[in-house]
Amino acid sequence: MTVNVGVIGVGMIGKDHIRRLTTVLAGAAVTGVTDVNLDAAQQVADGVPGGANVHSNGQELIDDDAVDAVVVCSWGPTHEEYVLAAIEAGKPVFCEKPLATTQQACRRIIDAEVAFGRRLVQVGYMRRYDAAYRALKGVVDSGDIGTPTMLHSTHRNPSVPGHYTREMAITDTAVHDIDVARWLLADEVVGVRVLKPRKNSLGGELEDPLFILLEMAGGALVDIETNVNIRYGYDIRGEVVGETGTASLGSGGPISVRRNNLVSDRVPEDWRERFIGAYDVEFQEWIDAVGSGGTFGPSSWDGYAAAVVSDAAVEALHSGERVAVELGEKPALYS
Ligand code: NAI
Ligand code: ISE
Repeated sequence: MTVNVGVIGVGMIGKDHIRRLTTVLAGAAVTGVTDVNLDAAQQVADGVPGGANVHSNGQELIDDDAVDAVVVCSWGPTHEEYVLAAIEAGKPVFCEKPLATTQQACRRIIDAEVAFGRRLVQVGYMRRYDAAYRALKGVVDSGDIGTPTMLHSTHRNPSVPGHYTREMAITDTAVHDIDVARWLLADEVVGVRVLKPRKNSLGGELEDPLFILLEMAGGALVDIETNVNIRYGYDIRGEVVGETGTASLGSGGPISVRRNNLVSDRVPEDWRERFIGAYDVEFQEWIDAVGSGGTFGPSSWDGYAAAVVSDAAVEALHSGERVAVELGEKPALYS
């Protein structure tokens, strides 16, 4: 069965997902696209093999019978509206992170999905599909390094766009590390602090880098370094420290070059390069789940939890104090 997908938002990642859905993966076709920039939508539609309908807005795309499932790649503040509309239409929806920009909006999505009675939403936390992260999770779950006591998580970007605010280091960037911490340690966050090292002068007014400390319910601590003007490349690191051993993501790219008494590994340019395989696996598994009625990946609950922790971290950034995190009761749909 071919799953007909409609894509809302054809910016940087929307285009990349359309490329993988139409030229890399099996079982999917892109039948509809839309964007507030309709010229951009038309241009992208013209490049889709077999062509795609251009819709004047997201609601029209969701309502189209030629769209079986929806991918939301528009700006964060628009996600809630489209995810709720997809649930209302009973269509599976893959929403790029964040699920929504406030925890209240995420709750409204959870309420709508619970009322629908079945999971329809998957959130774009692609690290869970990365081969290295999956191997790390395998070691943690095997018990080979004992009970985890700490996770060190490093998230470095060479630079960020001009509209990037100091809060976005948490809500846009560290949100991936927050999701990884909950997933790797199979635990929830109960408290957060944010420390501010000396500023990187290349970040202008930005509070950059940041050191974010998460307290997990089981007692493990997670430190997250965000460092988004580091110039040398996109560098993602992770190390789990257990009671009897440690496990880390491998460093570097697929090859290592030795010459002139030096060893060099490639540092990726950006997330598209570093996580290209993860996005492919993420979307193939999503298409397979939509086609076969199988189980979806990161849920509305995961999107909500990331939003609650992010909100607490932003409060901690502003206040300099520890902020407690309270998620409330998890609906049975997400157990
Ligand atoms: P972008 O700015 O390149 O593209 C966003 C597109 O959405 C633009 O073409 C814009 O015109 C369109 N748009 C805005 N409001 C709209 C609306 N109401 N209806 C339809 N289209 C609308 O942004 P980018 O980098 O592609 O990011 C999009 C989303 O993907 C964000 O939520 C971002 O956080 C997420 N993202 C996720 C990544 C990941 O690693 N999982 C990596 C990069 C982005
Ligand atoms: C971007 O929006 C992403 O989601 C990337 O994965 C992340 O590394 C980057 O810092 C964000 O700005």
